[in-house]
Amino acid sequence: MFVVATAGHVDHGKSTLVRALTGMEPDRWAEERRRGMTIDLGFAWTTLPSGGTVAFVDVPGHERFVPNMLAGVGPVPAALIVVAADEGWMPQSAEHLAALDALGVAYGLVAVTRADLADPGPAMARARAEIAATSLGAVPAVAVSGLTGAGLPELRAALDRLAAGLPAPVVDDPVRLWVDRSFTVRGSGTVVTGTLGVGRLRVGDELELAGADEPVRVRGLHSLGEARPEVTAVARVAVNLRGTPRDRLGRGDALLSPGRFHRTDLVDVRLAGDPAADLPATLTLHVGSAAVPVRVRPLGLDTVRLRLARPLPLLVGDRALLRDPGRHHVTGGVRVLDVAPPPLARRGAAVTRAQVLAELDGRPDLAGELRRRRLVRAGALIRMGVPVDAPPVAGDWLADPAHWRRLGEQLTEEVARHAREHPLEPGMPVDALRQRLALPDRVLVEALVRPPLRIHAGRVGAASANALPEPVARAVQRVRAEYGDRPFRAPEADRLVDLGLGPREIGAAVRAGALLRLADNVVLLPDAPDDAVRVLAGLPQPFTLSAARQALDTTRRVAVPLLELLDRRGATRRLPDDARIVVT
Ligand SMILES: Nc1nc2c(ncn2[C@@H]2O[C@H](COP(=O)(O)OP(=O)(O)O)[C@@H](O)[C@H]2O)c(=O)[nH]1
Ligand SMILES: [Mg+2]
Repeated sequence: MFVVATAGHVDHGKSTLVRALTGMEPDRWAEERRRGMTIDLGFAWTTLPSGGTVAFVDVPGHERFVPNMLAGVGPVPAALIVVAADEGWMPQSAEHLAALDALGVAYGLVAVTRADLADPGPAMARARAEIAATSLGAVPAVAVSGLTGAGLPELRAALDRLAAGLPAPVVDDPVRLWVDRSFTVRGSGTVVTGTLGVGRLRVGDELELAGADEPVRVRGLHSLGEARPEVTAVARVAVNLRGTPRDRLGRGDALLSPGRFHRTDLVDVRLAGDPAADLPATLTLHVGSAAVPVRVRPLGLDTVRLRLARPLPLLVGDRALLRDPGRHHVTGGVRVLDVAPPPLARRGAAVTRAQVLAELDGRPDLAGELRRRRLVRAGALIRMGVPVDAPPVAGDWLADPAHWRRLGEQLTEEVARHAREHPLEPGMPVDALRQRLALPDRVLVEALVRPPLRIHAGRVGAASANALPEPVARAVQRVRAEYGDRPFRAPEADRLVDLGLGPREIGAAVRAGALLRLADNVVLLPDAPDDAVRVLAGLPQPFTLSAARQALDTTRRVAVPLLELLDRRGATRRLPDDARIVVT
């Protein structure tokens, strides 16, 4: 299927032509038929000579209903521009063409209608000249009469050629279905319709609603009036949503592939139209079927920041248009450059930003995004419309290579400084490093640690960090010298102080495996437990605490925690009568 939107001034015969081509009535409302004027979008379809199907989105031509017109053409990639032979080029011919140009519509053709009333030549020449200066370029033109049917076969053939020249539909990209109608069907619930430009929908799919956080589920799909299990782009589609109340969504909403779109109310864009400085402070942004008031802040000559009255699911590279509803004037197209721009808080930030934007063209560019954002999650980039084809540095984080190198150097410096300032600590805690480097995630710290640094017990230090600081090493030496021949005597508290072994020094020595801590201020040399087991094994089994104390030539202060340690290690076992045996 291919989808074409009509365009052109009111009463030039758009709806008549759609009716003549399809046999369907595009004016759906009683009021439209009574007044003989299209107010809202109409939908009709037919089979072409090639066997392919064309679906029309018929738009209103009256200047009051331009917003409806824009909702219809927004998501549609091709246009049928209608000009009446007897009236020629008129204001909404121009405004509709300006809108198509602003949106970058590149495929279309001209039908000069009411050719039974006047010579179609002048209208055709004027229309083709006007159109040639836009994104549509040179387009074919056909003279027709909706009244007599003259020219309709030629128009059908021209539509077939137009369809054949369209780019192949993209069916594997995420779905962003802009809703152009929503209504309730008795027994089925809420139904929304739209033009599926890209992607594929299936019954049972879970989707996101642009305006809400809960997921919605596709209960049924229709296209061209028939139920389908699956609809692929490009197509007109009606989506029946399970359990979504009708008042929850309407024109301008969008159904989205989950997790694939960033909803933003702040975008930086490039203008193709009036210069930034000439724009009013408030305008309406039209994109897809949405129309949202925006506040305009000029940044560069042709770049502005837009603050949207409500967030929209926009991607880098999206085309949209700005319109001044008061002046009935399309001020021009915009191309989205950044959907997650930085705040402009500091003095001079706007000037710097304008320089950055001057370099952007709306084509997603991973390397550039990384350079500007330095560290960003892959998912965030994908939701901005930036394809990710580089490996993450950690988790799903991507980093600008130069920034990542600098972070690595900074980490090394921080760890060295920490070691100088806290020589007794076995390295710098990972979380302290995370804060020092202002990193958003621990996994980034972990990924930055390279030999000779390593992570041990939540700290980053040199792999040799377990080597003892000099003064502690000396103190341990003295303990060895003094207690080597009576290994189960622990230095008294005041002796430890004399040796310079406070709680922190003892902690460092224990972590380094140079001392064994039995209890507060009770330390032994590390081989004491093994020696103790050998001595105790020589006793008659079982043995009492007192027998053990005597055999080990020590005090209760040491013997009690030492035996408990041996129990825990499974080297001794405590019996119900408190005697012990050595476990062999
Ligand atoms: N004589 C003649 N009248 C036409 C032709 N096409 C449309 N009309 C008439 O022009 C008026 C406006 O047509 P309509 O299709 O509603 O115009 P739209 O506003 O562009 O949709 C209606 O009265 C039509 O009957 C045509 O080819 N020849
Ligand atoms: Mg009409």
